[in-house]
Formats: sequence, C-alpha cells, structure tokens
Amino acid sequence: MPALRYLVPALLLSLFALPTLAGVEVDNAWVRAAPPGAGVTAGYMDISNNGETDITLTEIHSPQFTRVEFHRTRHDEHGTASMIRMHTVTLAPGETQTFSPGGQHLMLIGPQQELGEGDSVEVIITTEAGEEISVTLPVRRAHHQGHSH
Ligand SMILES: [Cu+2]
Repeated sequence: MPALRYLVPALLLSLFALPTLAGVEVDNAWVRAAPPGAGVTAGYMDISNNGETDITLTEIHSPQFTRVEFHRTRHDEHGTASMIRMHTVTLAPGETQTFSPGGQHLMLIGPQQELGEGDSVEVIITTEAGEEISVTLPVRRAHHQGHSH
C-alpha cells in the first residue's frame, strides 16, 4: 500500500500550511530599530486576505514585548497626529491592509531586551476563528521616508 507512505508527510504539511489555509499573506514586514532605552517601537507589514471570507485579527502578541497593539494614526483638523488603538482589524476577501510609517502600525510596547539591526521580532496574530499566524519581522533602521501624505 504505497499511498500510506505519503499520509503522514501530507498531514504534517497541512499543519505547517495553516496560515496559508487561513488565506493570510504577510509581506514587507519589519520593525523599526529603536534608540537604546526606548520603551516602544513600531512594526510594519502588508497583510492580505487571499481567502474567500472576511478575516478578523483579534489579538497580537510577542514573546519579546510586554504588549503589542494595532494602531492607526489620525490627524485632527489642526494637523495634530495622534495614535488610536484598533482592537480588531478586518480584512475583506482580496483586501490588503498596509501598516507603514505615518499610518497604521504595530505598536510594540515594553521590549524584554534591546533590539538592534540584524535582530528579529516574532509576533503572533490570532484571528477571530482562533487561527494563529506567526510573523517574523526583521529589525531595521528607518530610511528617510518623509511624511506619507
Ligand atoms: Cu502607535
């Protein structure tokens, strides 16, 4: 029964492919290298829903930080920017949400140790359906991007 030989590897494969099955794709992930002693830094990524149903991200955490939050930046009528926590992020089928400097970002609060260029940050995002998506974000120095508006 040669087919049996492939059964176990196929099961393993489907375990590792869970994030793909959930239909979530992450690109351009990185974390801003913070100056020594900084209590917070920010992470960025493009996150896409390649599935056929809405995906809601409900939870985000990292073993390397006390707390991680989804934030967006709001500019009031005076041009003052403030950050607002988003408790959930919903991706419609085919939608990509961009977390980038000056816009939505991952707020990484309370680093457990100093992180510099060459290090990486592991975050785990939980969906409403209970799936966990783990993302590795390399730590980089921010380039001069200017303001994105
Ligand atoms: Cu923030």
